[in-house]
Amino acid sequence: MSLLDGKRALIVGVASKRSIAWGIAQAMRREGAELAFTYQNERMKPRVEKLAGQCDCDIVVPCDVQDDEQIEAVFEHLDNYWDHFDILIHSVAFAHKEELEGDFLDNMTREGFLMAHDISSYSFAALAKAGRQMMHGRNGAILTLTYMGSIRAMPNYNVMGLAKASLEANVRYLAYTLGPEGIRVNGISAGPIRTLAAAGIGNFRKMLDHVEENAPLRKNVSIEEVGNVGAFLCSDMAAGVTGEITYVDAGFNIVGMTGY
Ligand code: NAD
Ligand code: 0WE
Repeated sequence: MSLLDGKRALIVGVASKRSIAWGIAQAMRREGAELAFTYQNERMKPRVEKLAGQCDCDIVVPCDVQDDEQIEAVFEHLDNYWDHFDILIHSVAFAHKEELEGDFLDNMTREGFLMAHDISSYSFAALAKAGRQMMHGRNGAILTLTYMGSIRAMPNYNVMGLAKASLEANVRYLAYTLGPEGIRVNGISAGPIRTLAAAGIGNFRKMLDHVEENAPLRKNVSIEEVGNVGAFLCSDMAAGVTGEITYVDAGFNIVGMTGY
């Protein structure tokens, strides 16, 4: 008997084998879950199909989360294979690259703010809204990925910090709303990991080195470590946990000062 035997999981946010969503998918597959994947656009399609194949999965559907019709279509498509599902993983974020560097106010625009909040926070509630009927009354679990820039001011994270603060409030409001239907909603706040979303972020190496030197565990976390906590939070082992943000960051967030 494995942690997720008999569970069906929809995974939104795989772009490559380095994606955090891929770490979660692998842990869930290993624990016995049946998987389905979405991809953002035609460029991602073959990559996601190849990775899905490695988890014996042939449900792979398009979903650009900025498009209401595509969000609806995901669940219409899924309904052809599954009459219900148990787990929804949201591992999606976007802000304009120019807004993830330098002075927060100099580089902020109304359009960039709305874009970051739309893709990184609104999409979470929108997917929950569209998937709600198919998850009703089944010990369902919804999980998203966030970052400490939501609760602390950090260099360069800028508008994404605001979007993540909104996302974390979204976790609590969805937990409150969906709890009576048996659906739990949680977030994982991961430490920095070199994924496509980290590519092109200036000085990412420096940030990884800083964590390695200062986190209690003196290391960076891996997508496998995040994946295992994701599998746990979405399993019945976590049946009493909802509305929480769990840090998977080698303990970095709890440190007040180092060097003494
Ligand atoms: P990634 O690039 O592998 O994943 C980001 C995903 O967002 C991609 O699959 C991309 O296709 C998707 N996406 C962006 N815009 C989209 C849209 N309009 N429609 C549908 N999908 C869209 O990078 P990742 O690091 O695995 O990021 C996954 C999540 O983890 C993000 O929410 C990110 O903020 C969060 N996170 C990342 C780190 C890190 O250091 N890498 C740390 C903490 C939290
Ligand atoms: O949430 C993130 C990154 C999300 C992200 C990444 C990109 C890069 C490419 C959102 N939008 C884009 N847009 C792009 O064009 N992380 C937690 C990783 C991350 O990003 C940072 C970080 C960390 C950590 C940006 C600045 C400072 C720290």
